[in-house]
Amino acid sequence: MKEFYIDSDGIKLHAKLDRPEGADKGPLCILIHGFTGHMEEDHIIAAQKAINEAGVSVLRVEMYGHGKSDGEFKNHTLYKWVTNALSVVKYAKSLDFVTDLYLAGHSQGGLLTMLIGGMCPDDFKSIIPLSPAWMIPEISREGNILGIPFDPDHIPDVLTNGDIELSGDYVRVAQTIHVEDEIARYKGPVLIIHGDADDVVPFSYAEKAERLYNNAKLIPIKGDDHCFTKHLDQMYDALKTFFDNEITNNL
Ligand code: FER
Repeated sequence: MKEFYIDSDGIKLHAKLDRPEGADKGPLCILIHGFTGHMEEDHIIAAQKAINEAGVSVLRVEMYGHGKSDGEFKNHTLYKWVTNALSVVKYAKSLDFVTDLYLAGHSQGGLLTMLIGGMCPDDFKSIIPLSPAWMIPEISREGNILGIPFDPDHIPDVLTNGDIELSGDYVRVAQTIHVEDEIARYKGPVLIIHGDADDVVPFSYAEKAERLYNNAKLIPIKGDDHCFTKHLDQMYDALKTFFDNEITNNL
């Protein structure tokens, strides 16, 4: 494992690169955590291990205001995350060993994966949104996030539910994002993994994304929640099988 920072327009992003043993040139998957998340969460580690086990390198990166990266949590927005992710993609493309590039992300990182897929469709062999939180722009337009109701036409400067404090800019930005446009722009293969008992991001969003994408496959994890705490092994197996097939088909 190599630990380092990637520059994103002056913001330092904390990164870890895990390469399979004895790997020379080969594919790389970028892996991003969710809202309030970081790169050491159980489901992120499980995903990293599954992808490594299939012989694919993994670059975990923490976005603005999360983990050990620069920025305050309350000041993070999806535009900042998009800027960060574009920097990470550019960095990954500059690595000598990388052949094919993949992008995976959990929840808000899954939403980010869908946005970047649409923005950089030529850069990825596949994208892999995990429980993607792509309802965030919709609920921001409706005026209710994190269970906090607000007037979507008169956004307050601060949003808080007691535990979490966010700048109103978070929803100002989110309101402008139209995920369907980016879904339409990405014609390549998509693997979606989502627990069908997720009470944070409704499973129906995974089904809708599968329908809207040109070439998507949804693997439901029966009875599982947002972070796959009940059947982490099944999420692991789904990713390992997917990447095993990618490697085999490329030989
Ligand atoms: C919300 C529900 C879910 C929300 C964010 C999320 C900002 C994201 C969850 C995650 O990334 O795990 O209302 O509002």
